[in-house]
Amino acid sequence: MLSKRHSLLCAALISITSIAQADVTVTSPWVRATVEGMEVSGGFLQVKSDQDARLIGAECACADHVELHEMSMKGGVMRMRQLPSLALPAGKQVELEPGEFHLMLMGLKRPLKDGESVDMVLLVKQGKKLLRVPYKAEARSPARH
Ligand SMILES: [Cu+2]
Repeated sequence: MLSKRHSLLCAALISITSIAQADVTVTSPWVRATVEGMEVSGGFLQVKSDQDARLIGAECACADHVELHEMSMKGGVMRMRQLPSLALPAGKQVELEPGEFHLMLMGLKRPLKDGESVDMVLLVKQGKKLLRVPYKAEARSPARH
């Protein structure tokens, strides 16, 4: 009885996970590699949602927290500001790249080594539903860009 309930629960969990992954697609994710002593890093990727949604942030075990940022030029000065969320119009590829929208990993707990694969989770809201989309970001050193 217990094992039957357990397998039903597993089937339910698997179907929820596959729906979530079909809804939101993450492409070419990477984070900036860091060296000892650096406390922040940037995260970049392309994201597409099947339905209208909002990107509300991300998580990484490597950082205290992850913020959503926008870079802009104001009076010749590069500014960075935190955004509460970013619109993901249905079917449209939205780019987070250096100099524009990006994820900011705050309070790094360890250096992100060049070439390493970093486990991240993207947080996307579709209506009242919160999707947690796991992905792996490659750490790349600025020298390689
Ligand atoms: Cu930033």
